Amino acid sequence: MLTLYTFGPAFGLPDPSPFCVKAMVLLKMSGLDFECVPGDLRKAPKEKLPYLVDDGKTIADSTFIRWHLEARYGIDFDKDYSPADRATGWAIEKLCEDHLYWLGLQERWMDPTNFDKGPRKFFDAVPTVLRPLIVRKVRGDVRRNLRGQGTGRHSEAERNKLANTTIQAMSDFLGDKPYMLGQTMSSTDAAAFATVQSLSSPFFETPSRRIIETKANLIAYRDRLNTELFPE
Ligand SMILES: N[C@@H](CCC(=O)N[C@@H](CS)C(=O)NCC(=O)O)C(=O)O
Repeated sequence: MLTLYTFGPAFGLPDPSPFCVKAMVLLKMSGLDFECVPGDLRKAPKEKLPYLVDDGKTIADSTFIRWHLEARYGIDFDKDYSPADRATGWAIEKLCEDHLYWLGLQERWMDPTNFDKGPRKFFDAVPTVLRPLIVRKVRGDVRRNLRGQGTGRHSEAERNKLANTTIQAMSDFLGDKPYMLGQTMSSTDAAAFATVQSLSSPFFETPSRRIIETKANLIAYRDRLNTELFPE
């Protein structure tokens, strides 16, 4: 049995973190037995979730989890695709994780209404007297990370332009294919599905959600993969 450490379902999503959902999808695609258990960031090897424990070995980071599954179990998530397809898939995955993810983080953590109904709930278990301090500290860390990465330095209009262009590109690339790279699911779908699902969550009122809602193919893709991967 493999154990994946995640945040746990929240906001109507299998997990609030697209990286945790990506790892869950890869594990489902692998056909291996696994369980998801709540992780503690302080115990996580990179102080981030997800991480996987497989027979006493700990693997942190969704991409390293993928490579571990491929190496240890002889899986090739992209077996139906050419090197050029794989290169494109990798670029899309990183577009999701190193670009769209940050726009989504900004929308959830910096918008006061979204923050109050969403991330603020992560701190409900903190003792009442300490809670305001901890919330301010962690939110301040996220703000600093957003500035460090660059997304936090853009105006809202600039961020929306980036979101529009990127989501349009993903919609154009998907076209009328059932999966990102073609007729079968690949590792790219684990990241792309997790990102589209996360950004379009009806739980939050965000520009990204509104943009995705104008792309019928992305919505159909999200709903189809959700039914295939999370029938529960
Ligand atoms: N590159 C990592 C990213 C994981 C990540 O950023 N996880 C976030 C949640 S979406 C996290 O654990 N953040 C906690 C923190 O930064 O304190 C992966 O692919 O797993």
